[in-house]
Amino acid sequence: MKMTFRWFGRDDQIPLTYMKQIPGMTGVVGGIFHIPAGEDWPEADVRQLFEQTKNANLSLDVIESVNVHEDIKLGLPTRDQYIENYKSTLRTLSKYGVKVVVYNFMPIFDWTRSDLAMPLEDQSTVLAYARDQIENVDPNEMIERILNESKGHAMPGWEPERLTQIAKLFEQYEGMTEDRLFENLVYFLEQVVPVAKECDIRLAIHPDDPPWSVFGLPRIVKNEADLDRIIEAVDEPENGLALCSGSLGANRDNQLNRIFEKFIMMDRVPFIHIRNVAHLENGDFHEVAHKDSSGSVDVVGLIKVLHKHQFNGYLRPDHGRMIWGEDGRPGYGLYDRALGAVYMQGIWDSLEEE
Ligand SMILES: [Mn+2]
Repeated sequence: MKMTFRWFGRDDQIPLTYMKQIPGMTGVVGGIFHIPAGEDWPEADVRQLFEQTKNANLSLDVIESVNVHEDIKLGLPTRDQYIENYKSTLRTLSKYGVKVVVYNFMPIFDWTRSDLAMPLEDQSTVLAYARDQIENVDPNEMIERILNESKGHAMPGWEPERLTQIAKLFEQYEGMTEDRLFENLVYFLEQVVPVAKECDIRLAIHPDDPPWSVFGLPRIVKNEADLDRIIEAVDEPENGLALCSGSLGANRDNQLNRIFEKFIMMDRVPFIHIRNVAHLENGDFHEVAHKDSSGSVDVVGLIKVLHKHQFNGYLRPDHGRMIWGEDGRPGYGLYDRALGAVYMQGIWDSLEEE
């Protein structure tokens, strides 16, 4: 496995040198966050990104994410232009050696949480999801809370320019079924996968977070059956998955070890996020440290699966806690993610010894 670390480019307060200092860190997972979804990424911005990582002696093989414009998800006639832009962006990225491009297909909202800084017993803080604070409230209320709690940090997936159009977006999604959303995903994949193939890039869809319908919006990347349907629809290795133990693991019915092993054996998993979550009795969940015993995800078991199949793709520690007084982007502080990266490598190394 190749250990990587998410980097927010010019918006990131953590220097690349610090990331490089984490033992075993081979590269960063980057993106361009000031360009709205749907636009073609200018080569000058891409080149700059690469020069920065090269100077820091880190690879930039994974881009997370090239976001999919809502018109593509909605299946509007205007989608074709946005799909052309997507192809063009893939071609630009391939010039710089990008191997994996992550995206998601969640309507309107990227990930959803009720609290970005829920204190744990040890006074660290984490992202949390309380059903009654999300599933029974007006989406605008939730948006306001998230933006207030982000303390000025740009939150991936929560770009303000998108959120100002929220009422209109909800109108547009009225009557949208899972099947129609899925058809729109397939339409997108049928066009971009051949270009990805030409470019030697693997696309990797990130699961829905949380993996169930929120605010009545359809969701189609929730479980093993959904993942099966997606990879079968366009049966090419370039149509891949970004398996995320935190997103899929928020639903206790998802058998993570089985899902990971199955799709890794099919060679459809170019990229993995590992994070741990703790489930509460009432179905709520919150994030915790990566250590296996901290939560409900069998982190040791997952690394065992990766090791058993000598997983050669990219992996990154997903959200961590905020610890040691760090004032960072919620979920993306330096310290706890670094601990997670080293913890996972410790498990891997001990398996190598056996
Ligand atoms: Mn994830």
